[in-house]
Amino acid sequence: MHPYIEKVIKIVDARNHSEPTFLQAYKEVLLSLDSVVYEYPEVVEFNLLERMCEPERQIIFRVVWQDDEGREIVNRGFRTEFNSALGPYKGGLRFHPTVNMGIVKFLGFEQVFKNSLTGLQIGGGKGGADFDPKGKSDAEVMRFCQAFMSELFRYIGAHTDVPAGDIGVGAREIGFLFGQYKRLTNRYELGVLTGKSVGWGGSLVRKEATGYGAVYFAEEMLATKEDGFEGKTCVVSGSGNVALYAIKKIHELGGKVVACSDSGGSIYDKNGLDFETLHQIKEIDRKRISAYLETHPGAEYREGKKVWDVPCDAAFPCATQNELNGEDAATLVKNGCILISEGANMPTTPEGIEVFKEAGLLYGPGKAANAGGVAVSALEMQQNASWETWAYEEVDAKLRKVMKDIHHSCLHYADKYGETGNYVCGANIAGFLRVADAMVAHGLV
Ligand code: NDP
Ligand code: 2IT
Repeated sequence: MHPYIEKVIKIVDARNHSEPTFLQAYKEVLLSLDSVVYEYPEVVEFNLLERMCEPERQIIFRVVWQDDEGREIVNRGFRTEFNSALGPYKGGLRFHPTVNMGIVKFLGFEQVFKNSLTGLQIGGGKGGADFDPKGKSDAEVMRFCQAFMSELFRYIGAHTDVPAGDIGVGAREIGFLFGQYKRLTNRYELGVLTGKSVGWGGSLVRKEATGYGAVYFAEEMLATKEDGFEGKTCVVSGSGNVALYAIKKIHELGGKVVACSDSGGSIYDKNGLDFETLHQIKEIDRKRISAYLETHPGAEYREGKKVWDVPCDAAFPCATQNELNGEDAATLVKNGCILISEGANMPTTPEGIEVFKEAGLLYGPGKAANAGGVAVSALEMQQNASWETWAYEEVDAKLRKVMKDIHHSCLHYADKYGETGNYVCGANIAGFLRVADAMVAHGLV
């Protein structure tokens, strides 16, 4: 390993020792960059790696809101503005009880390289709160979102920092957040948030974009083996926004998804999951996936079980970080799985990635495979800037092209640096180089 990388790892480890997911994320990137550091002396000269591992700004704030019983509830809000070399900070907000600064920081770090890979003009950031939307009424969610925005509004803007959704934040929450931003600033500033509803400034295909993009990326990986989705059995973890639209697109392309999950368990339907039923249960009724059996009694609910033991040709982790470990990976390989495309951020543990690498699977890491969501967010910003609305087919075609280009960049850079077929290295190097160039151009900032 280049001595500069070793030195930076020591510093960054010491500085962030209490944030294990951040350590996991940054180390994967630095360990991919050995040949790049040897090739470009500027990386050492300008101390680019240490600079990239330190967020430009982090905000932590108290969020006080009232529940339906009139009690005052306290949550903690976060925003990490990680890197603005390529554009305004851009990245989602996550509302989940497990959210803390370390989680937001790992997500923000990943976002910097992912956003760079899209080739679009977006920097990286991430935010959220330890608020649990489960079981809350619409009115409670609204009051929480208003309280959250009452602090966040000072730091964001269409040219500054543009949040969107992530776990627990979808069109409903973005609507409440936008309403409060508009009230506080007296500005109808559409480009301040993405993932808006299509009736008032949102982009067509944004809702579907992450799931569709992960499947388009998989299609590109399969094409390198002159293969396609037709007849492939697939499993998808999660049943939220990303999972649902991954399922829909796999079915459209001729594959069959037989299992998906939530944090309570998984469902297995050997005939293939019915998208319309899942859509009704999750996106409209906001129920648990066990409700699937009410209309599909032939399916099986597997309480507390993940989807990775279900035999499949292709697997799509679309729930959360570190949901697929070394043992899960070994099970997938043993059962004949040939492809992994990550809709979630960092869903596979380092041990799991090693198993996939050893087995020579087509493995598409999240920062490449799930970049479709943020890419269409950037397209939403473009539409907002010009007060235009683009047709569904136009946005979908642009998404398709972004995913194809990212796939190409990953393979190109992997090959160039002696790691042919290694999408992890390719994604990290391609993402890094664009950010590095911009940082050097901007000087010491
Ligand atoms: P949603 O909130 O819509 O869905 C999340 C899904 O993951 C739910 O099924 C949820 O189950 C499950 N899940 C969440 N946390 C856990 C956990 N700790 N253990 C087990 N299951 C869990 O979120 P999204 O679909 O938007 O996000 C899913 C993943 O995709 C995340 O990693 C996110 O960062 C990533 N991502 C999202 C993008 C987007 O545009 N939305 C873009 C790129 C990546 P339950 O309901 O039981 O909690
Ligand atoms: O992880 C992600 O890329 C997202 N949650 C989407 C970010 C965005 O700004 O659309």
